[in-house]
Amino acid sequence: MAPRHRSAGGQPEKGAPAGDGAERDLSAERLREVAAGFGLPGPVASVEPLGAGLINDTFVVVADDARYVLQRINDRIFPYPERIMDNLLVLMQHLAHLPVGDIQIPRLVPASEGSACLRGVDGGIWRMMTFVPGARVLTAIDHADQAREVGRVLGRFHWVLRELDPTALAVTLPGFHSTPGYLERFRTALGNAESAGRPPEVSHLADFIAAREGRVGVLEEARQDGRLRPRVTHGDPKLDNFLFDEKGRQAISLVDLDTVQPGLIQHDIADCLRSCCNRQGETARAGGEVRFDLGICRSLLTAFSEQTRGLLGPSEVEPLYEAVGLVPFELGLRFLTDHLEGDRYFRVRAPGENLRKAQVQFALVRDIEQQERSIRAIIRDAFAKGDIEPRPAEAGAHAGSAETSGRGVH
Ligand code: GN1
Ligand code: MG
Repeated sequence: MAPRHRSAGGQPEKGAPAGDGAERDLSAERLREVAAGFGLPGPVASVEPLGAGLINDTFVVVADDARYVLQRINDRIFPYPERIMDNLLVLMQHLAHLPVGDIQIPRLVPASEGSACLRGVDGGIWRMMTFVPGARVLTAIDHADQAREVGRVLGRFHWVLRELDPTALAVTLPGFHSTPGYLERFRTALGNAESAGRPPEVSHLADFIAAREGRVGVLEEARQDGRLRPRVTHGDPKLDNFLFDEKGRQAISLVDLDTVQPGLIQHDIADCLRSCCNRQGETARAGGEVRFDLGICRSLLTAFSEQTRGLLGPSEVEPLYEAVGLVPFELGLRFLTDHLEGDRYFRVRAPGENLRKAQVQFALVRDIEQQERSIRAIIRDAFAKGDIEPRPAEAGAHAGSAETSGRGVH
């Protein structure tokens, strides 16, 4: 497939064809037809929308009383969808020989013709994965044990993939975590908005961004000069992508493997924290104050560190605080840029949603900055502890004492 127009920041350029939304056919008839193209044990009984992903189209398919996840990869966002499939195959192969403990990683269901995926007449790539039964998604973390569970599963994921050479995986989204690239893209979008009369709320946010732009390159520079090494990353370890058991106690799966690619583990850890420690969620509940919850941060990082003992050297732990601030800053930039460009990248339910989401991320950045000393201390303690304590056994490593935080999760 020919790559579409791209920017350095991975988002499609303004003026790029709005192809994906305009061309795709998601009618019930078409969905059943696509689903029937995969090697299912019986006829397709139903196809229903699934989840709240912002990019791909996801459905749950029922066939012969079993459920499967059918997904159309958004080829306007992912310029090389076939690379996602290649990466999934490498990942599946690697995991097939390893004990993943009590974590279930969805498996690919090949198409009837034997290929890993199907290409629709509209050019989109469809693939089918196994469904994790008896699972639910948490809307927010309510208890420190849940934070430990998320940290345990993310740590487990990185631990089992530590020996997979990151160069065995293709880059599915070039520039995905290039904060300088996103800043550049924002400046262009802002310039265009200014010439059309800049809305006041954006002008306030532009000042917030300008005050922090000196720090956007810290991780990129560390990677370039060899202080940080590329590793296999999940790319999207937000709370929604951790499946819990029905009681919401034990995390049983980490899903959404589209962004698995070589990258920096610091981005994964920080992305997970920005999602889990903000109990108000990405859109923030009405009247709720956006805070970075220190109790969740401590529990999550401690469990991550226990699972990955010794994986991260001091030079990899050192930039973690910067990453914790950088990832929500970057996501805020991405939401704001998309707002200025007319909501072309992230799916929105109403105009203004991306602007609101940008404000939430920037509020989170502000709170992180105000709690810098505490967050640095938590990082130091979590990884120092990880160095001296033995790594828990393969399974059953989720039990842990509840952490407390003055104002958050107990
Ligand atoms: C997007 O599509 P979804 O919901 O899995 C985005 C992530 C963001 C996330 C914020 C490919 O993920 O980078 O962190 O929204 N994925 C891509 O919710 O851009
Ligand atoms: Mg995703």
